Amino acid sequence: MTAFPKPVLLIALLLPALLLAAGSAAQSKKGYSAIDVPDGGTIVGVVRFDGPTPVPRRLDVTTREDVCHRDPIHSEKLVVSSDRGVRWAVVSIKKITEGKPFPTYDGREDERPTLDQTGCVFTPHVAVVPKRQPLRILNNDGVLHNVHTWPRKNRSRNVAMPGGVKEMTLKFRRHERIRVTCDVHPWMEAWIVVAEHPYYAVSDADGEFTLTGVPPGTYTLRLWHETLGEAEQQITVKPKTESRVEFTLRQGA
Ligand SMILES: [Cu+2]
Repeated sequence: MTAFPKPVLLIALLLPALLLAAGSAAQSKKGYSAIDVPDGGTIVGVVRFDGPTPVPRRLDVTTREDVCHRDPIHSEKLVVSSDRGVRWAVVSIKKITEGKPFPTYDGREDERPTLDQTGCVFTPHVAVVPKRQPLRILNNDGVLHNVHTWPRKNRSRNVAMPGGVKEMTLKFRRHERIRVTCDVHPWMEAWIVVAEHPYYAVSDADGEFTLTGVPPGTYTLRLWHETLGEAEQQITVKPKTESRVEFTLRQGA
């Protein structure tokens, strides 16, 4: 009978596991590393809508009891200013591997990324949170809400927040966009963007956004808007200089 010497057999059996370990080490190297960015530049941009300014749809608020939706609630799926600025667009640098660290919130807990439930609306409509860091979820309404997430890569969560529960936190391990709903109030909807690096911005009511501390270089900026879709644009960032960019989006493009 021929047999492999025992050490060889052991290595042969272990080989797939060793290769797997090496593979995942290589993969984690592809992630994001924080470095000093002493000569970082700034990207200042605006997102504009090409078309007649849409009127936000008034949402159908169907529950009867609520103290929290006395005022009309309007959809935030497409919010355009009088100057055609598009709100709630998420702009990020694609595939950046190193740059400034994520902000720390030690001692500034109130400034942490937050998703509030107030007036039976999730606020903000789009919240960005670094992966593996806490997202504060608040309930300022004093009525029952539940935070129901619809992830593809993270664990799905469905957490009740009775009126007496004012605050909780959620963490997300993987980078993705996650839709959030409330099963009590079907019109409530928001997005959590789990960021793998700190170069994410959400456009404001004027459609404007800013990314600071960007290492000089040429990048692809990636834009996502829940109604208007995705867009990309190249940009070159120079040391300690402001670079301007404009996105123009149209419906059904
Ligand atoms: Cu609710």
